[in-house]
Amino acid sequence: MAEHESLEFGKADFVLLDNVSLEEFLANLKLRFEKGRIYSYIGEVVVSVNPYRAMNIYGRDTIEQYKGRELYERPPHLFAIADAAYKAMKRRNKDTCIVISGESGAGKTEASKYIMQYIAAITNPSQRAEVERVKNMLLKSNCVLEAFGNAKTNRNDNSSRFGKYMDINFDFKGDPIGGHINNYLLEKSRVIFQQEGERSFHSFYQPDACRPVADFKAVADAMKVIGFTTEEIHTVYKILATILHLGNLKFGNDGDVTLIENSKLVAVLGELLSTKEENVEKALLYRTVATGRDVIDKQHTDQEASYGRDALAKAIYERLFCWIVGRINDIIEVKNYDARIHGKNTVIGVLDIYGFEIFQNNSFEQFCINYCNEKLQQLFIQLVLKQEQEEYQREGIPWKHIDYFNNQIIVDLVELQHKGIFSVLDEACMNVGKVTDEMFLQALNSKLAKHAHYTSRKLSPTDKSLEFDRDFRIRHYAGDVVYSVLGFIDKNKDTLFQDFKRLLYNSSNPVLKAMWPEGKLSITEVTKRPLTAATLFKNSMISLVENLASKEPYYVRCIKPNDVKSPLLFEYERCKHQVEYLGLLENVRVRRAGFANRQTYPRFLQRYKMISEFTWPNHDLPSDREAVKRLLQGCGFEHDVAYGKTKVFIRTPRTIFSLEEQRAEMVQRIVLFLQKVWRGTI
Ligand code: AD9
Ligand code: MG
Repeated sequence: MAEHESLEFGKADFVLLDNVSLEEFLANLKLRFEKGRIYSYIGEVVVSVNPYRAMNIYGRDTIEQYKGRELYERPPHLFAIADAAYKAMKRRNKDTCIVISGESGAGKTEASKYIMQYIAAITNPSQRAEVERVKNMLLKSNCVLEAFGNAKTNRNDNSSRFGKYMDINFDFKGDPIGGHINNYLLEKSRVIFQQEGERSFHSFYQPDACRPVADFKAVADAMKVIGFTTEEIHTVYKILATILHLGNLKFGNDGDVTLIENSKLVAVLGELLSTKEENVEKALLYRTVATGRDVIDKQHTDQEASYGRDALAKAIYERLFCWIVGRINDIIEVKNYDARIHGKNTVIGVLDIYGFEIFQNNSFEQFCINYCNEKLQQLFIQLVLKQEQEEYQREGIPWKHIDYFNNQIIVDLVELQHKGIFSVLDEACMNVGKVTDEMFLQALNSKLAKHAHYTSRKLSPTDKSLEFDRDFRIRHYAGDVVYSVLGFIDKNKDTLFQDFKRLLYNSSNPVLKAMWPEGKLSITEVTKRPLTAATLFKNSMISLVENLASKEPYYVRCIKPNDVKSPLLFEYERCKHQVEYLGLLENVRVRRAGFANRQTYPRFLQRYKMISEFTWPNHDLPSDREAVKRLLQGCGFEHDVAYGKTKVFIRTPRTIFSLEEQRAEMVQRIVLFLQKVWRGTI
């Protein structure tokens, strides 16, 4: 018996559960986890439970087992979904994407890396040098981006602090010829502040003090391989050092004069930034303002100077990160591809973002991260249900609607024009007068007082979870999160004094200078008010979702089994909560009410015609549809199928397994027969 049918390991596909209840779902998930079966299916969706231990299931031999196979032929695995996405791309010329979701620490980033490794391993059989180069770049880029964009948090030692969407481009042969990375809002505040128990980005730590992922030597080597020049890598070191030194810079005052207390550092900064010491000092202590036609230098208070210093540290790091992504993109982008000669260039996109998170203190960054997860949940709901519904309609098959929680209401709460939280925040930031975080909170309270998913201390004074006046709470699809409003206005405005931009633009280090093109503007040149952080993020999320929706999606839903990174613990309540909010049960119901498998009539015949005398080697029935009907009747599967206009729909995977087994048996018999003919024994 094939493993995916053996009861010892539970049901490989949740669609096969006897009863679709939360209890049965969890019992099956737990059993599989305990037996080391970390992957399962809901139809074509992979459910993955983080094993928190090294698994021997990603090697070359496993890759070979999945290569070119159909999903249901082998036990559930990420490789199967990667192969399905790859096949759809190659055989049907479709752009596909793999969307990996789940909360912080659930295993998304690891999954995305295994998927990329799989794709790299199964492509380029002819070992073309250019393709090998591209594959190597794509894989190496992960290591670099993780060093700069990941950090230890209280949820995950290697937590992604940015969102990443990577397109891999393929030529007509199905070999990777390039790629492109989109990165989303880096949590740059981590550079200057970390919650207790957390750390800054891996890149700031020396190899001996940290996990291997952040071994900077390895990172520098990877950068070299990707094609960063020595000068560029040195500049990266210098920028990291600059940020560390900025962190030690203190301001004080002497009467009316603001001073830098440890002024020796200024010389060091000047050297690192390849600019004059006095220019650094001036940018740290003064702001140039234009009043009418006059330009004056206005001295910062020590508070303003500290604010400026922190903003500078954050901005330099963010710029560095975006510059690294940009350089990688320059190197891996598809070059010299002419679709007229080579055919359509198709794409597989892999999305790995920061997962839903709840910390002791949640601020603007968590708000954005959790909004991003709401958007992806919404996409899942729409695509998984929409696609099913549309297909049944198109094929003329009756379909019963399944109820589910639609989180659109929370997405709207955040992003709706004029009414949503981002709009209220932007409005507060546009205000010319001084607007405080508390005033923003008041505006939220008055606009959203009746919203079922919003409340605050003011609106619910007796609620114990809202400890402080500055707190508000969102009922997210994945749970309640209390946010502190402190810092929202500032982080949204994201101001960096123009003086710093000019300082860096005027650096004699060309790499650094190139990162700050807008420093070119002189003070009197009118600059447009930049878009706020929230608006930029919202726009990038909307276009991300549009992009994903335009492709054929494949899903990986990751579950975190416990909060202590244990390979042994399946914390029932934690898992139950995730199964609930991910909508997995509804997913099973939709899948069961529907059909696990569907294939066009010709394709079905191509694969299974040898198992029926009516269709082997050819049929004489009036249509392929009739032939498939006859074949399935003959096998006794009539009750488990429906006949659409162009496709046959098979309700349970068991039928498919059985067809596969019969096929394998027939193939075997045919081979034996042919061997006998060949040897002349017949
Ligand atoms: V976050 O939203 O970026 O904070 P992720 O990306 O979902 O989160 P990640 O992939 O980083 O989680 O996994 C967290 C840790 O779990 C890893 O560092 C591994 O130690 C562990 N893990 C996850 N998946 C696997 C796996 N397939 N095999 C072994 C794993 N360990
Ligand atoms: Mg991650």
